[in-house]
Amino acid sequence: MRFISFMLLFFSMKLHASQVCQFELYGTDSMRYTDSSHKPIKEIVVPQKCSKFKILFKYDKKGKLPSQVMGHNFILTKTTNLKQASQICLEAGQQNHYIPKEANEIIVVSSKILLGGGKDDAKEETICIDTRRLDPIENYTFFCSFPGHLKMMRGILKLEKKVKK
Ligand SMILES: [Cu+2]
Repeated sequence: MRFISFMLLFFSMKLHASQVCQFELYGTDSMRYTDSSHKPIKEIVVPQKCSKFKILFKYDKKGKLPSQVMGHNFILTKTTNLKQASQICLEAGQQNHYIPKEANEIIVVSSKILLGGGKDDAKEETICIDTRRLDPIENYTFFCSFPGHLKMMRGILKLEKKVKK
């Protein structure tokens, strides 16, 4: 509990986003990942101190398009496995939100549902990344596996480099 209040305090102090162990990521009607101010997001850096890192993934509040036509999810994989990961997700099909049900070696972590802007769609989901599973020398890519979205909706996720003192 103390830890949580400490985190809240941090947040209320409006320190730079890179100081907290979470990131608010939005998916939009224009097929993009953005931050809350609609700035495109191509990279997320995880601070060293975070053993867990949360992606607060939300559908843009102004978004109107339903998940059947503009669904978004969040898949994390090693960049070298991107093609294979995308293939596995597409094979999972729409009924599974383009997310494989079974755990596999290729996908590090993923959301569980497609978010959308339609009135029956889920609007947000939190994805928790166990950063101890990430190799600091690897490159990781996050992407949306909805058909056709990979090209527009992808970015790099990496661990913050150690600063030499
Ligand atoms: Cu998408």
